[in-house]
Amino acid sequence: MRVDVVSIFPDYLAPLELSLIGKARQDGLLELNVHDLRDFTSDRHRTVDDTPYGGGAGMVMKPEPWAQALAAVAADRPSGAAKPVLIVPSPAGERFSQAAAQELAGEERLVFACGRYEGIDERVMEWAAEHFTVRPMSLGDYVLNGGEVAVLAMVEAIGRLLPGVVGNPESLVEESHSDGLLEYPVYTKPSSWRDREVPAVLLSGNHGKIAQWRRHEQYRRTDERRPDLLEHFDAAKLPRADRTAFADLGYDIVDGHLKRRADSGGDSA
Ligand code: 6GU
Repeated sequence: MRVDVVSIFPDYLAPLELSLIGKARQDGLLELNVHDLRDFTSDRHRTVDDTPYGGGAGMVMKPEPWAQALAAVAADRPSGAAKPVLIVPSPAGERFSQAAAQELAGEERLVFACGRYEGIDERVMEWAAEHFTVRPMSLGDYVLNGGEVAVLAMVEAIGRLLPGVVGNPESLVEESHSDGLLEYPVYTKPSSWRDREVPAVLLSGNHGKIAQWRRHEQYRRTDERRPDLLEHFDAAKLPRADRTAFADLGYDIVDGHLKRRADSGGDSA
């Protein structure tokens, strides 16, 4: 996969040289190019922003440097190749998720346009649609000062799904959100630590029991921390023990979907 990032703070992307993603780049699994937006300005002050039409606080990023930068990045597309996806990090974007990361990991080329200030002149998004599939994306419902930190998160989430990046692909299967649930708790040696014991089932050697315990811990934890995820959980084909586990957590199964019983408090212990 090839990734291009355009930013007025290219140094912000330096952590992508480290760890798993840095290794993936060295191994040629991921080509990552960072571009300075100011290199695509044509005035002496390398201006990238201006005041907003209609008034209001803050500054807006000018369209022309963005068009120059994005045209340069899009220029070397082989004939016949698909349009790259242009991801525009923004709290006003579509929510980024594990499913989005999976989908984007299948793309040949991604381009990230890091806005700063109050954002980029909207006409850039319309113009860019000729060269890119434009996708404004948000990490969540909070505001960052710019897209750079969001790009670090998104490139890591996407990059680790590329073939060969994570050494043991099985670790991608049993992790939070891969199956719509939160991950089960994990333990390592020593089995007794500061008077706290590792759950006995994990020392039992009974792999069926361990798998069931872990699944039930996923249910319990998801119910406690992210009950919203259980609204989408497919409970149609659960084994009896799992149905019992959900009943104990206060859920009925109606038409294959979990439904919290009216008499069971959402925040009960
Ligand atoms: Cl993707 N960008 C910015 N600037 N702020 C955010 C965000 C993205 N996601 C949440 N807040």
